[in-house]
Amino acid sequence: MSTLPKQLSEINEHYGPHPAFSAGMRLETGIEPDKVVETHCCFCGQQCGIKLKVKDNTVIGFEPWEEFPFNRGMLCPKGVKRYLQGAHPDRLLTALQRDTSAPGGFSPIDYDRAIELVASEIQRIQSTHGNDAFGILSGASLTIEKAYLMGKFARVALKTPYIDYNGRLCMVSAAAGNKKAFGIDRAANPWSDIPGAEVVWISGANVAECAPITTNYVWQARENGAKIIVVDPRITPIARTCDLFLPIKPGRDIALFNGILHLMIEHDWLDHEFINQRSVGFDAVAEHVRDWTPKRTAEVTGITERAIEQAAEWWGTAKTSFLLHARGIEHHSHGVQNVLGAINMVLASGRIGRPNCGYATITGQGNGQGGREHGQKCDQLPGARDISNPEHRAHIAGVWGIDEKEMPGAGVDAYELIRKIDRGEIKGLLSICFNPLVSLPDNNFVRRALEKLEFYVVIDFFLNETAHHADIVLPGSLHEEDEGIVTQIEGRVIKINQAVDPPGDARQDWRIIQDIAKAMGRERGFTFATPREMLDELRIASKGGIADYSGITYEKIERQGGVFWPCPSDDHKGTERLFEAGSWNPVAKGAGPFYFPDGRARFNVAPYTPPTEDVDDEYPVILTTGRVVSQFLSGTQTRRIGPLVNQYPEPLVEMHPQLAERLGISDGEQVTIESRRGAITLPAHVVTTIRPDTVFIPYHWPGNRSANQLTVSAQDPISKIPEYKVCAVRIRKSGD
Ligand SMILES: Nc1nc2c(c(=O)[nH]1)N[C@H]1C(S)=C(S)[C@@H](COP(=O)(O)OP(=O)(O)OC[C@H]3O[C@@H](n4cnc5c(=O)[nH]c(N)nc54)[C@H](O)[C@@H]3O)O[C@H]1N2
Ligand SMILES: Nc1nc2c(c(=O)[nH]1)N[C@H]1C(S)=C(S)[C@@H](COP(=O)(O)OP(=O)(O)OC[C@H]3O[C@@H](n4cnc5c(=O)[nH]c(N)nc54)[C@H](O)[C@@H]3O)O[C@H]1N2
Ligand code: SF4
Ligand SMILES: [Mo]
Repeated sequence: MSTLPKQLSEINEHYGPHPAFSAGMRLETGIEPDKVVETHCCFCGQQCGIKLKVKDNTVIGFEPWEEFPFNRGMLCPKGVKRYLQGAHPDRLLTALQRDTSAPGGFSPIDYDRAIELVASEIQRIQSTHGNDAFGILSGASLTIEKAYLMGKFARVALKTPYIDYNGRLCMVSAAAGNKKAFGIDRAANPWSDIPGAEVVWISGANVAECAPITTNYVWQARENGAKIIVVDPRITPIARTCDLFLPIKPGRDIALFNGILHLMIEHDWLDHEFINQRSVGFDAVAEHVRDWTPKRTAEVTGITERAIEQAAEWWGTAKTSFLLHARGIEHHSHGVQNVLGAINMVLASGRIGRPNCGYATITGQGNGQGGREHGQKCDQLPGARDISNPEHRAHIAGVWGIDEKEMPGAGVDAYELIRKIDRGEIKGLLSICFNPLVSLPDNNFVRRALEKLEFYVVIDFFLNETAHHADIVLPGSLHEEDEGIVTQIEGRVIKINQAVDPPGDARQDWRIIQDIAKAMGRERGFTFATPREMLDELRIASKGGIADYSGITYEKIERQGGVFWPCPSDDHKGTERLFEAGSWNPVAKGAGPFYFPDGRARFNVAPYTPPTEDVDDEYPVILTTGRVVSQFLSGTQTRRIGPLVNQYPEPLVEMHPQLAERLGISDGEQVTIESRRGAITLPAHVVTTIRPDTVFIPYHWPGNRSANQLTVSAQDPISKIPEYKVCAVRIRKSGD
């Protein structure tokens, strides 16, 4: 059975030609480069290998890096055009100080003077209102060395508990679910396990636009005869080529997972040996899903019973499989429950920890994986350690040379940090690699909060929209201006190599942070001369933790084409596939493959709850938000790259013809979308590829085109991820 869309031409017209394959494209500038540097793309979590061509300290183009095993030279449009951002006239070349009399609201200021001002303002705020009155927002596009430094800077130099990062908007539901079920938070398998899977299940991931190179792996599986199942409210490009498309109503995935498990139990499509010997908690979950009959599942999810049964049969009877999910199931006030539901389905099948039997969340930002492991999360210390655990604290305090009692405890999530600013509890903020005014939900609230800050300093290479609220802006470094490691989608640690020096007064982010520490008289522990020195300290700090990087060096990465963590010693090669018998595991110590003392995985009862803001008579349409292939996140970088702008110049609101007809709206017409928090006006894009009860808006634009004026600040109670994927709106023709 196939529920493929009929009007392929229409979908093609909407999405354009398939984005994934630009292999072999070369920029022929006609200029002979001074050097070619092997490094990685600065954008998404796949971290494709790329060679940058450099002439006169400028990146002038690229060549495919065909030997890098993950992408073998393939790139998506963003990777192809990324080199164009460095020479953009908006690039920050000096420090800036807010100056209401200057055009644009800022004047250049001497770098050293700017650092002095930042140091003295932090000290003023902390001595007047306490250390806790200063907060930090950091980012997962930073290298691991920088992410590590940010966590240390907050706890050691500023002595504040209040640091969190933009992965809070991205990876945390998956992280929390993985830790609950497996005791470790990393893709369980390398992507080389995808092509050998008999079934590939993709829930809430727009693979072809957001993880384009993964498309190639899924298609290889298809070539080998795999069945591809896609669950999404929209027929995304990957769904065009799937075998079974399940058009789920947003916010209902847990019901589907429970319904599938119900059928697996009913038909005994279970791996009893795995369930009995390698897991705990199955009986409670089996009891819970007893009520999730196909009929009830269909009613809640909006998917037909027949399609649910077909999906269960394919999943239940496969010998090998790979389940992938992304933000579509994670950006919910029950995002962790959705993830647990997906994992229950995997555990019941027993298909994990073996070749061609895999499970993973698709990571988001460039260092979405590594950026969530080494201490820039509010409750975490390096090595994925817990800031509330006395042993973990003692280990890290020892590495940092401080008294454990001096180390602050857990802070709060990024959105709560904004609420603390609004309540006047936090009066000063440093943000780096984060554009919260565009990326946080209900951003009219965020703007009001930012305006209350006594002092705000931003480190970025462009003046992003949030930075317009800053008092001081410090010119940081682009990806190609620094070196360091990141961990990509598979758990493979790779090395970013420096291609050019930062221009003007701009400098590497870690130098800026250390300059601030020095100006505050707190330079002890912040005198690293190179990223390599930071990595050396991180290796010791992470040793013995679950995210153990102690055996990872730049040389080993180069020699092996990357190192999969955990890698607990110099002579350890790294751990490509997790949960294999006999693999290194400091928690289970031989008891079993999972990261709990008994070595067993956990089933978790995952109850269904509707979205926080469901539709009603007043706001009758579901709004879901996400991405398009040519733009990246809040768009600071990709909105400055001409060819990418041309590909999708402005946000459109996707709606089904039935909804458009009911509202009297035609394609291209301006429509106003209104939620309880705000309203925006955008052109309608009428497509048959979306559920009639749902509209979709990409969120990459600021100001009056920002989808986050509409979204709700509801959060998952465990992970604190915002519910970007569901809120209630009403729509009318603009001017009506
Ligand atoms: N081009 C591009 N690529 C990117 C990025 C980018 O900005 N642009 N960002 C990177 C980052 S940080 C991230 S996090 C990833 C995100 O990658 P994805 O998670 O794949 O992207 P999204 O567009 O956020 O959402 C994915 C899909 O979820 C669907 N969806 C919405 N609601 C639901 C629901 O309730 N259930 C289900 N099953 N599906 C739902 C949407 O229709 C959408 O197709 O992409 C990374 N790659
Ligand atoms: N409505 C809606 N909102 C969403 C989402 C959604 O699906 N829907 N997705 C959410 C997700 S998954 C994510 S990840 C967030 C992302 O949201 P943000 O993290 O706020 O978005 P970015 O565009 O990555 O902002 C990063 C800023 O860091 C800068 N930057 C990048 N690299 C570096 C660096 O190496 N050094 C320095 N100093 N600066 C750097 C960029 O110039 C940019 O200004 O958005 C979230 N917001
Ligand atoms: S954006 Fe992602 S898929 Fe595209 S080239 Fe960069 S790393 Fe690869
Ligand atoms: Mo993300």
